[in-house]
Amino acid sequence: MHSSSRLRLVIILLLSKGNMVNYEVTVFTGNRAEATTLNNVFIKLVGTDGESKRKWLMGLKGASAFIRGAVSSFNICCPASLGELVLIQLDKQRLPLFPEDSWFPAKVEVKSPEGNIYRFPIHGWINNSNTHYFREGTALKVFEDTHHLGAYSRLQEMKKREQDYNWAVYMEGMPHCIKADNPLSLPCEVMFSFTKASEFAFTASTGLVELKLKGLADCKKPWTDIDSISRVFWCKQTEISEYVEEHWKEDAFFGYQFLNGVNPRLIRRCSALPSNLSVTDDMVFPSGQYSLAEEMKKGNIFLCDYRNLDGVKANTINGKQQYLTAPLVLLHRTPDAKMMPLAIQLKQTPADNPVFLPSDSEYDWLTAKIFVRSADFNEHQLNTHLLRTHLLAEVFAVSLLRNLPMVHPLYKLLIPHTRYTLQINYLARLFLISETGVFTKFSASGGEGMTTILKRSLSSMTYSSLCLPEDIAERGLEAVPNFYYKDDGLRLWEIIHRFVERVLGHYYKSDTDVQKDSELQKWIGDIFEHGFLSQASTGIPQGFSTMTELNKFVTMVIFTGSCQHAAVNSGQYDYGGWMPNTPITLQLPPPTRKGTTSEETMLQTFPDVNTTVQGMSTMWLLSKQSSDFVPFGEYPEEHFTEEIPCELIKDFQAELKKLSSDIKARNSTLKLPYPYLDPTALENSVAI
Ligand SMILES: *[C@@H]1O[C@H](CO)[C@@H](O)[C@H](O)[C@H]1NC(C)=O
Ligand SMILES: *[C@@H]1O[C@H](CO)[C@@H](O)[C@H](O)[C@H]1NC(C)=O
Ligand SMILES: *[C@@H]1O[C@H](CO)[C@@H](O)[C@H](O)[C@H]1NC(C)=O
Ligand SMILES: CC(=O)N[C@H]1CO[C@H](CO)[C@@H](O)[C@@H]1O
Ligand SMILES: [Fe+2]
Repeated sequence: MHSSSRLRLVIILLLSKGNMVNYEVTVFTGNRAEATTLNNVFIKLVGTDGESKRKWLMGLKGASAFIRGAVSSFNICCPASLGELVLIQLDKQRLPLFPEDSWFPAKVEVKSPEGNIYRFPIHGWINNSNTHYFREGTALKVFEDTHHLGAYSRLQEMKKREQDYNWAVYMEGMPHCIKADNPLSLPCEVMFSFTKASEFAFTASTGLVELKLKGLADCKKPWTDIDSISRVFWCKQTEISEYVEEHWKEDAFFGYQFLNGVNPRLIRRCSALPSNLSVTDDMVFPSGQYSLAEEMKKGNIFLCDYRNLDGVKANTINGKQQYLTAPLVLLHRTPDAKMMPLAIQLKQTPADNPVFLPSDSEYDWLTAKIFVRSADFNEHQLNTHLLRTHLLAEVFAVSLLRNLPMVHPLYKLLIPHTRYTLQINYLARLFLISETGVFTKFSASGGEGMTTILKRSLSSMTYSSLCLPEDIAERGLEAVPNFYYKDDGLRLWEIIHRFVERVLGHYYKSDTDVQKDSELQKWIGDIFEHGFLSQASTGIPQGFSTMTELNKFVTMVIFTGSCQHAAVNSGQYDYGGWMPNTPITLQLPPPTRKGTTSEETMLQTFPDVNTTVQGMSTMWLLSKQSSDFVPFGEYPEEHFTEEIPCELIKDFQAELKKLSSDIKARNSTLKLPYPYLDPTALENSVAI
């Protein structure tokens, strides 16, 4: 063909197509149960220079285009370029013969005629025929969101969220929680996947079946010999729980657990003896090798004080009064880096309250340690575990959902760290701490005691104690060796802090940006009000004025829901499966004189057979890793789509990988490994 006639043909073709441009739309349906829709799906593209018509996404695949895990592409023709894409509108309409079904789109990608790729994260259910707006992945703060439809959809999204997520008061004096009438009334976005729900029935009887202990559920007798406990315990062993059974009576192991057990929060350096604890050098250092005054000066004396439990009313179980004490434990760091208990006083006030010593009779000393371990269980479950990880994580999550839209950078950063938290807490309230819950019925502090402990715990909670570097410094523990919780935790804190600083630094260029982000200020304001009940004495910020403040707080939020929770949750069966090391309740009062104990009184002090197995099965369930576990730092939902944050996520993951291999190498040299803060073993969120 002649060149001028070819040109004429091209012009004719262009004119006849009306100068159409083409957008290639790819829709990703989530790979999870019930994600499929067989309904018709429609899309409208909205850009800075105009919008497309609402188009039916009909392609070669027909009805299978939106089945679970499907990736399907479509072409959308428009008369002219739409400019920069701002959002998409999606809706789904059922066919006459099909029922309305629910659809779980994961994301949509659009290739523009200019060759740009726009990504629209979704990860939500569409289960009605309304129009849903989804923003392009570039994160935007409220004062940058200038496109009129963008700003409109932002407001609509927040209106809907405020309806779906409401605060409720579960108990006066406790952080507020999500309002929900039953487990199914939570919005579907925050519910377990089908996989998790079917694996996880939050009832002790499930655990009893798994541990093959069902036959003991009605046995309300006390234990008669330690071998029977051992036989029951052999049903389920872990590498660490086996170690615990072998070493539970040893003083060095008793001391070790204050550093690396499930409750590493209580021990602190002691520079002056508490006035209530009358010990002398002769009592604690009978060989005259050391003096308390000198060892305190050197920073070698430590104290664990359970005063939070003082005067708490203990439970009644199987018709019998139970006992809970508020001990003081004095410890000595020896030159060979062991943490050795020196003295135990089981009550805060002196009356009828001997100071037990390692030089006492075997069972006097062992009984004192058992009372401490049981007090520790109750303090750990309610304060360390429930309040300071689960309930706080819920406050952070509800405040996020109520105040920040999907397009906000902090939403993108934090939403993966809230996965399953609302639902697991709802179930915990229902099955663990309700009137008929396992904890309420079978632990020493269940019932009225629980309320007292939780209220005291919240009223003494401080911001600095939630920030690991400050917490370790305040407790004077910087120089303590073999303190793996501290070593691994501080490295994690630094890695998270660096990541947060870089990601938020990409979006907030100055303190002014922080101050004028009204959504961000509402987020922290809600946390102060609903999480910390507006108590300024906690030190929790009521607003953010600098980037530094923001970075620290967000680091704490991520650390608390992932690392801190793993540290206090994952080892529960390891350390508590062997009941004598962690009795959930005790049934004889603490000895008021020396020389009154024996193996027999110890066995009578332990919880009954069926109380024991209820405790074991609950700890077993709470320590299990589920199959849809998302390891720390992995973000399969890709809320961030821009190049810089995606690169920062890769750097973050590389740092975590290095930490993980260091921890594994360290663990391989230890008789008793500390695996709980290995990034590959800890979960992104409070999900169990
Ligand atoms: C659709 O989602 C809403 C809100 O999450 C939920 O209340 C409703 O039960 C869902 N409907 C269906 C049919 O799944
Ligand atoms: C122990 O078994 C008795 C029945 O023998 C039952 O009434 C009681 O509730 C059980 N207690 C626990 C703690 O499971
Ligand atoms: C010591 O005893 C007093 C009451 O005698 C009590 O108020 C205080 O909390 C106790 N504990 C400590 C560690 O001082
Ligand atoms: C309990 C635990 O996770 N132990 C691991 C510690 O690290 C070594 C070396 O990687 C593993 O072999 C252990 O299983
Ligand atoms: Fe937990």
